[in-house]
Amino acid sequence: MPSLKWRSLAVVCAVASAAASVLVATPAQADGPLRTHAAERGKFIGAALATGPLANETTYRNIAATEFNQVTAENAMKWDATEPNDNQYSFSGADQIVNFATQNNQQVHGHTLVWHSQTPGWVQGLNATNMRAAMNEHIATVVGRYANNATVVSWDVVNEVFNEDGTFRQSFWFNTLGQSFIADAFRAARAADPNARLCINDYNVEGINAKSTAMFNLVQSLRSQNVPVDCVGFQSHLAIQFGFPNDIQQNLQRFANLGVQVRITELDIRMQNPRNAQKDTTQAQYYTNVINACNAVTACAGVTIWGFTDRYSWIPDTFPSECCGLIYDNNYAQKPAYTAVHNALDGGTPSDTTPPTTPGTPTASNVT
Ligand code: 9MR
Repeated sequence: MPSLKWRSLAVVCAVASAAASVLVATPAQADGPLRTHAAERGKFIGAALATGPLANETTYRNIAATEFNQVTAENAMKWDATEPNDNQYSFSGADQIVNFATQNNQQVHGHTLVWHSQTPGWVQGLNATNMRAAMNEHIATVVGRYANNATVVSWDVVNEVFNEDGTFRQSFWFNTLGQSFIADAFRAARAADPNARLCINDYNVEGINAKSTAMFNLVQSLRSQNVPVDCVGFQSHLAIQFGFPNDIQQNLQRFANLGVQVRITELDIRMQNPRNAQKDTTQAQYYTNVINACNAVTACAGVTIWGFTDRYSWIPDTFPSECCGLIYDNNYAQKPAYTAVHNALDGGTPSDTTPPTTPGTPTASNVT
């Protein structure tokens, strides 16, 4: 029996798709927003949102509201934003995102509870007993705040616990608490919200490789111990110069076969400067491929893009010679990638898996 939250979402989707099917023959529908087409498939199409432009830019707000039926806080729900000092919580940014989503009939994916990055120094310096207590208390408070809020339906409970070779990252969490922090975090999240979908999330796990296989083995092991992991997030920070992970659908399906939901959580597809039409075409094809893979896997709940406009993106900050990973340009014009996402959601069938045209090796982006 689906939980209350999942039931209420299903109702939203059913209403949206009923409304959509009434309009299906009209030209307006063919050009409808991304969210309409995603909802028709029972999937979400989402974007990570930043609080600054959400507060200050009408165009940003309008596109975010119109095109997407799911949002993730790009930074506002992270530990440094929500609990900068021990037991001093600040939810202004998180609430801003959640309220916006509620107003626009969008679901929120909470990001992220336990991560080695953007976690204040006071946490990192704790001894094992106190660190475990701080982690449990943080999860209880942050998840608990939204437990009865139907907008917030899922969480990234732990984020980026693996190295590229599939060994555990030597984070302060791992070094202080050992591997058990992962199971403990999931149990704390389940206790705080029995109805939320609980995810483990990572990058460079889109194809079948050492890292994704380590993730697969961990999820299988945790579930065999009744640890409440019910979703795996594939960040999908791709780059056209590294090639497309052609086995993404196969990889999503092997996780789905474990009984978990899968989702694309942070999609962007960057390129080396300068942007040009040929690179845009390749990027658009990669977007098509990702959407098609999710369409083809029943357990894939949807795709979240990590932003939507190149005006606001982490990419140039982290990779100064790269850019332009998103589906709108700096001036909010739709790029070929927008059309690709639109057409992959709108056209074809759920089993339509157009192979990529760009040759390449599995992605090897050095995302930090
Ligand atoms: O997009 C986020 C950027 O604004 C922050 O400065 C950065 C800090 O680490 O985090 C970015 O988002 C990351 C996400 O939370 C986890 N996966 C990788 C994302 C890109 O770095």
